[in-house]
Amino acid sequence: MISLARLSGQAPDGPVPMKTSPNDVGIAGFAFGPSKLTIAPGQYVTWTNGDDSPHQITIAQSQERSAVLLKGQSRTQAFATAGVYEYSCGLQPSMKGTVEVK
Ligand SMILES: [Cu+2]
Repeated sequence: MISLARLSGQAPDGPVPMKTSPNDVGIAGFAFGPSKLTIAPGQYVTWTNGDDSPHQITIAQSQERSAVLLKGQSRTQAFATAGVYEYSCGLQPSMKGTVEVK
């Protein structure tokens, strides 16, 4: 369970705009889109939650977790080092994605 008291900000009512750069990952329908992204070292990935349900980005290797993202909220993270980074949602671990840095 997540404590709602830890959530910050307000979720908008309407649809959330997504995918404005090649390194954007939308979260919609309990899925990451695209689920696999390839970027160059030093580039950023931005995840934006378009679901009414909160989600959280958890990088598998480092166990680094984003804040819990409400609808409309984003997380941006840089990937400095080449590699394959698996991630999942900290709230729904069946939601998975991959960032390949090369
Ligand atoms: Cu989730």
